[in-house]
Amino acid sequence: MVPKRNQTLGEFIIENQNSFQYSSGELSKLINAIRLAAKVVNHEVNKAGLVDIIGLAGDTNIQGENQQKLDVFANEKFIQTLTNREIVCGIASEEEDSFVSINSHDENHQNKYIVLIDPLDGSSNIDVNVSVGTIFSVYRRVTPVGTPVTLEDFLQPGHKQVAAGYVVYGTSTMLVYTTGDGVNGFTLNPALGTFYLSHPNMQFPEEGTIYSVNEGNYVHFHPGVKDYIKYCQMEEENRPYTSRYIGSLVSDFHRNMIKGGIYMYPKSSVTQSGKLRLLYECNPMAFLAEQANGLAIGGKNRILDIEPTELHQRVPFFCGSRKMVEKLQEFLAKYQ
Ligand code: AHM
Ligand code: MG
Repeated sequence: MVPKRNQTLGEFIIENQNSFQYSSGELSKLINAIRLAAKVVNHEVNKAGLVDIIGLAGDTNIQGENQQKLDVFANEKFIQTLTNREIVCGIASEEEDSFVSINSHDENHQNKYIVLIDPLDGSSNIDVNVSVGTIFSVYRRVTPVGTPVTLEDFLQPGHKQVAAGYVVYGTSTMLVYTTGDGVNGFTLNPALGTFYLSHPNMQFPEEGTIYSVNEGNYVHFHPGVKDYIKYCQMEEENRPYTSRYIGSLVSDFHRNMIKGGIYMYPKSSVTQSGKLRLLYECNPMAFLAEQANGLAIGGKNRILDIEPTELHQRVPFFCGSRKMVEKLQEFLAKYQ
């Protein structure tokens, strides 16, 4: 199906529903629910500067990080929207200790999808008016419908994803997603509350000139990553590259996909596994990257091939324009 610019997201979902094999409309309902929750969260994010919602809620999440009020709000909204509509049989969130089962034990509930979500990524940026995002990832459950969902349903390698996407709450709000047939981006018209197809068939340029990494941690990086960063800074051909790091994965990824670039969150001598979560952040972004002609690796391996062992697992993450990731791989290989 050729995407038509200016089509609404609602129209796009309906038109594309028939292109899925064995489509029952369940996935369409799911994307619709995410669209709705995204609008609610967007409304709240946009007025964050106006009302007393900014600040710490006082809780810490399972990773021991401070949760901010908008994280809590976004987490509740996405879980509520998917739960109330009984569209999925299970949800796991970066903000929750464990996964939630949604009537999955009930044999009348035939829902087969589970969702993993990072409700508000880049949360350290909320109270300084810098863009944040929501990341989601969808799988078919592996245990039989009508039985309770188990951890096994959530610990699937990324290449099993059925859909993935993100919402970026930036200068405009966009919902970008894939169901395995390319990546399309929809921009919210806030006056109408409608998402319009603004970026059909998004693709990473083969080669880019932007590198995004928290260089403050340079001293702790693997020598291969250090060498690659030096390579980016060398005066040769189209280098030195431009350094751009927002500290919101969604925003850094979004910019790099449009302009061409590489995002890196390596492991370091301090964080042995890196910082980003495989299931909530790396897998969905890797699926999007590959669908958009980019690459995503954790070192030697493709992110989408990693067999997860725990819900909140962290992995090193390198993602972006194909040729840039391949060049990084050459540097990493020198030390293996
Ligand atoms: P979060 O889920 O707690 O917001 O952390 C994830 C974020 C990413 O969006 C971002 O790229 C990275 O953490 C920034 O980390 P750092 O401040 O260490 O550079
Ligand atoms: Mg996050």
